[in-house]
Amino acid sequence: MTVAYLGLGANLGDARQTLKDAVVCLAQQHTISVLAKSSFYRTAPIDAGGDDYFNCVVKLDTTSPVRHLLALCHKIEHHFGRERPFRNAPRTLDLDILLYGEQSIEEPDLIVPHPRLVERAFVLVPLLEIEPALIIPQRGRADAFLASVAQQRIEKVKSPCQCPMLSALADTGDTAKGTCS
Ligand code: PH2
Ligand code: MG
Ligand code: MG
Repeated sequence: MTVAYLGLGANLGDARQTLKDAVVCLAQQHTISVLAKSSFYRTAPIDAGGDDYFNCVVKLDTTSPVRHLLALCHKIEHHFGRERPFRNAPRTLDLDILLYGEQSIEEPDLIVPHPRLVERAFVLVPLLEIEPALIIPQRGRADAFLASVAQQRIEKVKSPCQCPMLSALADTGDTAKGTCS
């Protein structure tokens, strides 16, 4: 089993609902246990156009080798209608492998740790929410990079109801669009 962190982002369609459904979809995979999920954040597009994004980060335990995990991320993106008309185009769902255990990978289509992880508040802030003492391989303490992203607009999305019972129901996946296998 390997602990991995994925960044989720969306700014096309019902982006917030898509993020919720995508987390359920990840949890339904037999190769994945979702260990933690950050809050959702509304964020300004960085190096990209279009509407504000919704972003979050999930922590996984997975039996999938990193290449399988990447293929699964692409499959789930496709399931949620991802199209790639041009670089950083608005998207229904983006799933990025941020960290995969302690591994450092540098291949043309896969770089881990994610090369822009520490430059982006929309990744760093939710990541630190679920892992405040995180050490990034070859980079050191993740929180040391917070000051350098302080200018990027990011706002935690309040959950619609603070009532624990209703929030728990909302998290069961009842709202997910169909199953995701
Ligand atoms: N993803 C990008 C480019 N810019 N900006 C925000 N706020 N959120 C994203 O997820 C995002 C982005 C490329 O993947
Ligand atoms: Mg991305
Ligand atoms: Mg991506």
